[in-house]
Amino acid sequence: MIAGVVGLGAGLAVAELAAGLLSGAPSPVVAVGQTVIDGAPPALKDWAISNLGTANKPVLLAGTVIVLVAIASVAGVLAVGGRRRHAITIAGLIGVVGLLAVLSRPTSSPGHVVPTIVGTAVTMGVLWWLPTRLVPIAPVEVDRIDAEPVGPMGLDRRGFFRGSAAIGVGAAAVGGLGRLLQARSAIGDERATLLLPGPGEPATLPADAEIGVDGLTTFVTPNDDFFRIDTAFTVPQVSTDDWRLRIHGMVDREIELSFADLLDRPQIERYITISCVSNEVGGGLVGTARWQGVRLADVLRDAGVDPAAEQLVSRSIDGWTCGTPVEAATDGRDALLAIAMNGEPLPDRHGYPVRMVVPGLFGYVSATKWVTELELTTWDAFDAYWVPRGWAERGPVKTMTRIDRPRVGSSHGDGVVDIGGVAWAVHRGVSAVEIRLDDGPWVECELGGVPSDDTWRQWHHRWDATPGDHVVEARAVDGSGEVQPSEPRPPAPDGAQGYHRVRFTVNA
Ligand SMILES: Nc1nc2c(c(=O)[nH]1)N[C@H]1C(S)=C(S)[C@@H](COP(=O)(O)O)O[C@H]1N2
Ligand SMILES: [Mo]
Repeated sequence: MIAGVVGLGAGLAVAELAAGLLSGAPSPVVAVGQTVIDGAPPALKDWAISNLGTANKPVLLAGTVIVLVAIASVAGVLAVGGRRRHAITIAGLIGVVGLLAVLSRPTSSPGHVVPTIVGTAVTMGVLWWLPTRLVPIAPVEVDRIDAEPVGPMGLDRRGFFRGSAAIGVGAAAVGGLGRLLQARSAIGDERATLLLPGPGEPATLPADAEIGVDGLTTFVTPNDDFFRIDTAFTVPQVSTDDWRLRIHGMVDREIELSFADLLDRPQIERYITISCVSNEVGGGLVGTARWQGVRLADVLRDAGVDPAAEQLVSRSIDGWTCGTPVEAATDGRDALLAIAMNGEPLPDRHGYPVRMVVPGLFGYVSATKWVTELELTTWDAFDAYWVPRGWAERGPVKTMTRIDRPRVGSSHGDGVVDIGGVAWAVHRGVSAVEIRLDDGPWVECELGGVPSDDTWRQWHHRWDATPGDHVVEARAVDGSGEVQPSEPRPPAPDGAQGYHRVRFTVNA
């Protein structure tokens, strides 16, 4: 087993180094992980997003490594047991899986096979060589009367362990260097030094956007705390030098924009709340940022959209696709090709250098990160990524209210208990938030200010608490006067529905 794991480790390490030296070639582990994500049954993906949240990728990585270690152990046992050919065959099969994964990436090119081939060859070499380090001990001749008794014929394992340790240490160093080189070739430096033009009219917040109650979610979500959802196993690294946006399909004239072209256009800045269709009632897959960018409608106008076009299909560098109603991009709302988030260039996790942000639609039908292509088409002509996987073609954000305090299961002293949170009905606005305690009457809450209908809203109520165990529920009324529906529904296929309920205790 040691032989197998050492062989695998050496191969993977060399593959990482090759991936680091050949910029753009993915490491085979990453390619396999990504292929697993794309090929996983939709139910498993939904489960991973709702139960593992943002941790779904490290869990997948750990899973991939465990499976590989198990297979490699089998190969090692075979190699040491005298069946080196079988062991080499297994290594070859792992290599083939890696190659298929690498080549199935939408960004693949023939040179990308190099890390996998070199890595596989190294694994095969180690599996061949390490067993030869187990040297049989020849029976000792008994030529003296006081000689030690003849030991059973065995194996001298010292050479094997020395060889394994040397290869293991070497692999750790080589693999580490490979990861370092891969990180260095990323766009971190470029992003850190990128200068963006200021927005024409800076967005401002009303003074009461923050109600000023401890424990409430802040109105603006800091970039580092912003939820991340996407199907990319490693974050795509797209340089502004290479970035292009191609607009084609049902348009009068196809256009292609460079990053410089985008910067030359008028910029606007808006606070917009975005949320994920997978968010459960009370969940954290929602956030608000100050986005700066170019109006999508302006760019589309230049291309001249055919009036018969219904669906705006956006495609990211990694091949992910998203279908947005054309009217959402052109009906006057602040649909953006965004380049900045809370005053900084987009973080790479959030779509550097350019992403879409469309107020009022769930992320999977509007918020394409690393966007490189816009295609005008019809609904019949194309199903975007999540649609064949069971999610609705259209995804307007549902009215939702989250209770952030009191915390679930918390205990409070007698007196006033602050109850509060955030509510959103993006692009319709929130006109009221109501709570009720223990199935009592609905009570209207204090609301924070908002810059527009496109953001969430803080809400708060000071409750003169009575001792005992309590349940608080909250609901919002949207800008058109529609009360948030109470009937609970799961996230699939078009977003969770129902009231967030929080149990807490007030001590006597
Ligand atoms: N390229 C790409 N963009 C994507 C996705 C994706 O998988 N790939 N996921 C979308 C989904 S489902 C959501 S909810 C939002 C989340 O945006 P965030 O990660 O910046 O919070 O990104 C959207 N944009
Ligand atoms: Mo999402």
